[in-house]
Amino acid sequence: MTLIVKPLDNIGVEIQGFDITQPIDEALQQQLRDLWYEHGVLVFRNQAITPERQIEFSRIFGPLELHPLKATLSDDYPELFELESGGDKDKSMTASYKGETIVGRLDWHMDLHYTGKPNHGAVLTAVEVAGEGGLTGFGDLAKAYDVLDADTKALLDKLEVAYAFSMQRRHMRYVDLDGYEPGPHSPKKPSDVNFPDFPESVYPAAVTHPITGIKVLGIVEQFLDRVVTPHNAGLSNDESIELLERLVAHTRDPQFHYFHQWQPGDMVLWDNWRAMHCATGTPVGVRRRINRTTIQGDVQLGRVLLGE
Ligand SMILES: O=C(O)CCC(=O)C(=O)O
Ligand SMILES: [Fe+2]
Repeated sequence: MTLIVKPLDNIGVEIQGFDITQPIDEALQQQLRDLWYEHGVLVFRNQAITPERQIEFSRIFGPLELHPLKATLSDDYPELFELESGGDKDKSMTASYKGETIVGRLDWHMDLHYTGKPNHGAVLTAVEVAGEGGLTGFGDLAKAYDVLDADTKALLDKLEVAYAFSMQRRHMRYVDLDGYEPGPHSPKKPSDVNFPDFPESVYPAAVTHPITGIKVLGIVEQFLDRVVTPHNAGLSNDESIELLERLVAHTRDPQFHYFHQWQPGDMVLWDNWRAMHCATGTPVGVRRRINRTTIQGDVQLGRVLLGE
């Protein structure tokens, strides 16, 4: 196979000339890993995907991890996590945004960020494509760091930020709550959706990518709570809040974003240590199914804030 690499908007590349049904030798596997590290997001179109092929493909990038939300694991393929909307699972994922009722909208986040040990990446494949909405957004936090001015970079080197896991979007301090209303079945605590609880986690404000060594902005709006001990870096608490507001606004700049509009046969892989992602969600009743495999993260990027 000879791969053709086409840049996407702002982050990632589309890989053409790839066929998931064909054998992938060691040289091609290494090429795919290198492209993943270099570009952060890889998009493949028109693939004849089966659960077995997705699982085998995903293993090229590292051992697979089972998601903590066991209720949605597939019986036949424990490595596969089935994301579904448009069916009876919608209730807890439904909320109102500026008067519009939306299922499955997710703010910018990194998966398993709240554990201090985010998974290295994940592969999503289209099983059933939404007729309306249902885009997945990716944001390049390496580029977002890179374009910051030297003073901000120097300040970030001295700072750590805390993330506070919570089920209620209204408890998150830096997401856009304007016009947001939880739905009648929105979870109020982790056990409402059989989710474990997590203590706070702390990350450097500028994280060094464990493989490429590049700096990645450690600011992601979901669960972002505060700068830890801002006074140690000469900041008042008010200044630290303004800094986080400024940095979150920076990560929302479309110059860092690619929004994937799903088509049948699509497969998307991203580097969860570099790219944040989000989901736009779908209108009520719109069917959408995505199969997900998760590539384990064996690196502790943050630390758990317990008993300090
Ligand atoms: O539904 C999507 O498009 C993405 C969901 C998501 O955040 C994930 O799979 O980690
Ligand atoms: Fe996610």
